[in-house]
Amino acid sequence: MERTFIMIKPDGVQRGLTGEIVKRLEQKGFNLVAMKMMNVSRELAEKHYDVHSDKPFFGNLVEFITSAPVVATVWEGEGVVASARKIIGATNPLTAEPGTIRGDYGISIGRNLIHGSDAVETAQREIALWFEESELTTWKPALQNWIY
Ligand code: RTP
Ligand code: MG
Repeated sequence: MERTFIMIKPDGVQRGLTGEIVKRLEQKGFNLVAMKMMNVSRELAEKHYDVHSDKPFFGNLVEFITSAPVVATVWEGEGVVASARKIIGATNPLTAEPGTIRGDYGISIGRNLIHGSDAVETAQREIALWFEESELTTWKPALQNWIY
């Protein structure tokens, strides 16, 4: 089953949006399979965002992600990578559609609350970067699943 990596950034944690964000993904019907609150090392932040290492905002981005705790999560479900990106909304919260997380709660591109993997291959790389295999659970609802 497809999986994606979702990280609630320091601004999402500090604005008290962790529950709201988890709620939106749960109510869509995706399964939470791993979750941990953690401080991010510079090494991990630089690896996570290495595709942006030559961009002018890279330094500030790494500073920000390492500045305070984040909530790292893994979600599972059919089409979860692309669907979670839709639920999250466009990178710039000012142009993100209302109804998306960034569209509803953000203003600044540098404080856009949440990260979601942008492709299935990226998700696999990011999950392996942020989680040990033993931290990833596998489960199915015990009751009949009404969504799939
Ligand atoms: P993310 O990786 O965090 O999920 O965000 P994204 O895919 O929507 O956007 P991406 O292009 O991967 O950019 C990564 C993060 O860098 C910050 N950013 N700042 N012009 C800027 O100042 C700028 N552009 C991007 C954002 O915080 C973005 O989430
Ligand atoms: Mg990205």
